[in-house]
Amino acid sequence: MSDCLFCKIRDGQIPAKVVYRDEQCLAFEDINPQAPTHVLFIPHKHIATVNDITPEDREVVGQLFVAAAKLARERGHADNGYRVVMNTQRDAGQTVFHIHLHLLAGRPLHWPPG
Ligand code: IU
Repeated sequence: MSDCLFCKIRDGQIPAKVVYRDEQCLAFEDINPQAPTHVLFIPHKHIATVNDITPEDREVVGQLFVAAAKLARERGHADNGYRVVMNTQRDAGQTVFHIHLHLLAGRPLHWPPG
């Protein structure tokens, strides 16, 4: 998608602090971190929302979780814990319409979220 911010980050047209990349996804530091670790995992494939995930996307969506768990382990968050979340549409506060898995860690996280 030519007007998608995260597609532009994927393509290197907009700078981001990329911390992970593989054949299916990449991850970068959130520009407005809400926890000591706040990283966004996105598929290379443009998928606008969770509503748009198809059965063919199973592997790539699964890879977002594999990559997030790997980074969480590497940053020492596996034992204390962390949150992975994908906001979907207005009521959840989705602002960028290219799916992204938030990895939040490094402080106690409240539940339910606001
Ligand atoms: P949301 O789930 O769509 O609300 O999350 C979008 C996130 O993208 C949010 O945490 C922003 O801080 C973050 N972000 C970013 O990292 N870089 C940007 O250029 C923009 C938003 I715009």
